[in-house]
Amino acid sequence: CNNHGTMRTGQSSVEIQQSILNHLHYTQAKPLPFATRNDWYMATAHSVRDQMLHNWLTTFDIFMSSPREKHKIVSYLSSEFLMGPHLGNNLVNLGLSESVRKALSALGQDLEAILAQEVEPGLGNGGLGRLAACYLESMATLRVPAVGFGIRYEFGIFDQEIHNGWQVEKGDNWLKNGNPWEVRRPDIAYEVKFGGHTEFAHDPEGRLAVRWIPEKVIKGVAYDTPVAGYRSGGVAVLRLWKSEAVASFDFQAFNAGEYYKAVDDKVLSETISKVLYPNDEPGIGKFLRLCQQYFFVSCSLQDMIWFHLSLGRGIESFSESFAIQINDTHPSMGIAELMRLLVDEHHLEWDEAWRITRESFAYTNHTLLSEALEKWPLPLMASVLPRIVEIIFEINRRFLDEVRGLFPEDDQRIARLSLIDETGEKYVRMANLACVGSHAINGVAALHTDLLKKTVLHDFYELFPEKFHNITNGVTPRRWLALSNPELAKLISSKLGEGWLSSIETALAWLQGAAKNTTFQQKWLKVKQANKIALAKVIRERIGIEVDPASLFDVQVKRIHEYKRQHLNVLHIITLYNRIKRDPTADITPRTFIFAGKAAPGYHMAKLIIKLITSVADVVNTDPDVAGRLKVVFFPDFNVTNSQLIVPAADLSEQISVAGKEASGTGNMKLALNGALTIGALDGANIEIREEVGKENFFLFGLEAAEAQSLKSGGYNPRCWYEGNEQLRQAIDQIDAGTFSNGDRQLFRPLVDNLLNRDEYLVLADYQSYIDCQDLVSAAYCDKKKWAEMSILNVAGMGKFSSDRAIREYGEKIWKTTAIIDPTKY
Ligand code: 26Q
Repeated sequence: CNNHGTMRTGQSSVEIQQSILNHLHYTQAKPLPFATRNDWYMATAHSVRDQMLHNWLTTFDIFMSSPREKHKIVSYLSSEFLMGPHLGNNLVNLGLSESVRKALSALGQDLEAILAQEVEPGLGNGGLGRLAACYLESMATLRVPAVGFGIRYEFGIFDQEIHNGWQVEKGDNWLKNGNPWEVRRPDIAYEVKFGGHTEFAHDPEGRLAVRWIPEKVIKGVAYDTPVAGYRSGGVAVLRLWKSEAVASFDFQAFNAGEYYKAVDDKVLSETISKVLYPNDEPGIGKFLRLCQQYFFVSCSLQDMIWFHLSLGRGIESFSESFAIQINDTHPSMGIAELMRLLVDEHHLEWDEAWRITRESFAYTNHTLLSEALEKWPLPLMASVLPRIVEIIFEINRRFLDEVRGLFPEDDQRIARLSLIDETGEKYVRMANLACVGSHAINGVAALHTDLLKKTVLHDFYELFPEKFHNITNGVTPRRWLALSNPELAKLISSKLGEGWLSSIETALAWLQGAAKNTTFQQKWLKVKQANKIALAKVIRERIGIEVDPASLFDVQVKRIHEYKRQHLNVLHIITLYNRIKRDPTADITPRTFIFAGKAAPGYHMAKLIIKLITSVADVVNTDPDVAGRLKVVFFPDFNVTNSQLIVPAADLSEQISVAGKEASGTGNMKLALNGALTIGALDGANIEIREEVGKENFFLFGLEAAEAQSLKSGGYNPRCWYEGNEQLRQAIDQIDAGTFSNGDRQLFRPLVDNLLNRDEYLVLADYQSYIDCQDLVSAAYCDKKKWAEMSILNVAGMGKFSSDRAIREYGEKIWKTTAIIDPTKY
């Protein structure tokens, strides 16, 4: 239904063409001859946005007129949303790709060029932020009423350039050409307090209550971006908060002639949402990061309460309106903030407020690295958020009283469970707050959840076993197959018919029947080949390296981290190189090694690993003995856009983190979904991927988590492994001797020293197993027919890793929401 005329929502290519021209005229205000490619992009985006806004308002209408018990909204709180470019995805999900392509072509424009115009919103670091984006899309697809709450960073993750082999960070000014997807809502704004002190005071009704007298108040303004579901009419909302000065001008200061102070104040207020922290683990307590986290959870909770009350409901039933999922501990201050809002501002008793808070919150953990558990220096938090710290103390006092009742005399356990770390300098432990204040806690892959229960969250598991769940991560097959790999999607449709993208969990398995079919295999390989040619072209244009599309494309794309072991991959490259140098006629399966990923700007070892990759590339790529059989490419600026180009071209997916460290991984899923075979250790979701695709279709190497653990606790000495393995020794000696650094022996010294003396992630212990497994890969790749069969079986086994499945599980196990908006039912 559309009672606003078809001017903006007509879906034929003629109507779309008209709408684009209208936006060029009335939105971009450009005469045709002066329209730039960006104008065309903006006009197209606005036309598509019109369609979405219509669906959005319809979704809202249906929600409002549905029965009250269905009025539960999922509120996904995340400090990061790595959405990727919107236009292409929205076209796929709305089913408009072909009509828009036709409309543009009639206007003399090429859809691909228009798509390339979009600067992606890089409001996340990696896996955690991208997961939030996949989940919003699945919630829209499944018509679960959902809002993603986060921060509208003015600068997202930095752009990465490679200069002389080193990473150089460039500011990401993603808003410079305007953002057609967001709607600013100046009427939806909340105040957030910082600093100052608290005191007891009588409220207007004469009750004694705590009053927080802040030093500073900042305003958060909502910016909404609709997220279209796949052919479902459903729309989820991404609501991001921008920080602003409460009054854009402090008139008192102005009148007093303190013009600059007034402007200064505005600058400070706007700093909060200025920039995303580019680290994917917490560093030393940064004041601004703390402000960011509190800022966005406070705005989000005030907004939820406002909406709940505006439905005419009493505050005591808040948890019937919202299921609040926190994406790691970054939004965990929301637990204390909801308590503050309920007790201080809505005058509830503590116990009732606590019941509501626990019923509302659920916590997803994303890490097994205990050093990556978030904690904040108590003095910092007390000065920035005095009232929040009081509430955390009160939560802790009551909680520890209960624990003492259960485990009298067990002081060590009490010290471990406490929300305050008092072993040295005092810290607030955010994971402890999240566990105590939530009704559900989940890990993101089976092994991860298992290890959470046994290690990092063991004490909480003993206390609240019923709270723990596993929900293995998933990715959306719309962006990660239909959009990024349209030819493969078409080929799959030729077997499965249309509609499989809505029921991928069961549909893909039907591909098993085609795995041995020679004609299908040939078509399958042809699609992969075309994707590889397309990537080779971009590599040539952007990096100037010529790669052979017939070689095996061996891909490791993810954040650069020691635990992910990009350097193990490099040791394999050097080993192959040495085989060639020993015998230039050696029979080597030609390979192109493709790396991509950003290093946190302050993580020196990760930056050195990038330099190692590019240095090895320089030597290997130009050595005449290699004769082009090995090529090493560091593809700069890994982001969603580049990932959509690289993933469909991969033959081999490198998932080689040491067992027990990668919580799940989601790149592993995207690559397998695009027909890459995985080489991996038994870590994170790799284990479940291997189960689903069949162990004969997965290249397994390395220690298991328990073995890794016992090797380390038995006093691991990496130097023994180095001394006992000639090829390994040679490779490390070469790095040390400057073979890849023009004789510079200092450059890689920190890396070599670390491997020989510490090797926390067991690179040397897993080396031989990895090399042997890679030799099997090389051999397998020579049998094209067999490889095609394995590739097909990998895709056939990926149904489980759809984010639709994950969202269904969250709905059933945690949110208990029956709220599925079904336009056919109302
Ligand atoms: C915290 C405090 C201060 C500054 C930064 C941070 C911070 C920011 C980002 C801490 C962690 C992150 C990101 C973590 C992340 O991406 N984890 C990954 O999550 C994926 C989705 O569940 C998993 O697949 C990966 O295994 C996990 O590493």
